[in-house]
Amino acid sequence: MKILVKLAAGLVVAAAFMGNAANAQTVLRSSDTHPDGYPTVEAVEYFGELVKERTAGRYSVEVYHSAQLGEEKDTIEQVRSGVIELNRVSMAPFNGTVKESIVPALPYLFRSEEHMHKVMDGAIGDQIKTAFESAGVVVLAFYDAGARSFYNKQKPISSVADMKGLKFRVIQSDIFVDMVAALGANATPMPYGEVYSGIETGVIDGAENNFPSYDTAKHFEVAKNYSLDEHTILPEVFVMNKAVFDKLTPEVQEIFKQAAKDSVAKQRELWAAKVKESRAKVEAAGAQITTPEKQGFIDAMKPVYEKHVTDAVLKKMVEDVRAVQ
Ligand code: GTR
Repeated sequence: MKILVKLAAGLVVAAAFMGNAANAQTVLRSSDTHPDGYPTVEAVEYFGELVKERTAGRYSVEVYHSAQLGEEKDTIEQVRSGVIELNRVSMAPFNGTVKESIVPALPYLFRSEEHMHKVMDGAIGDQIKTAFESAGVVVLAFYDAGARSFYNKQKPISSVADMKGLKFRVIQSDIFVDMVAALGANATPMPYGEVYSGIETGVIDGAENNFPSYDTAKHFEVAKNYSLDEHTILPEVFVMNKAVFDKLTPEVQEIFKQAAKDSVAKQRELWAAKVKESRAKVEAAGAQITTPEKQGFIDAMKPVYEKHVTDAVLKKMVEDVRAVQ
């Protein structure tokens, strides 16, 4: 109820803003699935502070964390249609809508987080940003999400063979479904908020994510075998409804872009610290971290590339990514 009232209030302000009321104070609403204090939540809040300061209070941001506005697939629809103005999500749930967003989701394409940064901060990142506009959103920033790895409640994974028959929740993207199938396991795409109970009740054996998500969503409590296979170094994306962005003056657009850029530097710092903190916390709580034989995982990914990297644009992008040193 409280949220609905808040959203209704926001709409009134947004209406004033659409009418170009120069002095109106506009509150932009942003969604995040993560809890308060998570690096992405903090980064968007920081972005909001900078925007507020640099527009002398004309624009501010309210972050609805902890999936208050819904799961990522739903909030993506909200930001595309303008029900909310901003959203911070993983790139993966965009895979079915923005073809180019597939590239960073491809397993073992990035060699390291440094490689991912170089690619996403450069021309290929710009190409991906432009592609998002066809979905009605402007990309303000790519944020770090480290590497995703599998965890499960049944057994430690030391090689691909151990994956056989296990049931994993995957993020909602066909790439992930096919990746798990290629490893001999079964994939169930489901919203993030259902994973804990899914593992607890045995609907699934586990899931895949980075340490901060494994920690803050408390999945370590129900799936203690975490295998560092690091299959995907998939960045987050912070987007804004394009129609709303286009209505800003060029000067304010610049302020938004610069504030987003500044928030990236901040998020990367927060992220690095959070990975260490979360890893230490889950280990202390009894999580068993193993490093499986990785080459087997890499070799198994061929069918994923064969199925998803089919057209000339994606083939070229994959080549370009590999060529970035
Ligand atoms: C996290 C990501 C979230 C969400 C989640 C998931 O790593 O930060 O935005 O996509 O994964 O698996 O659903």
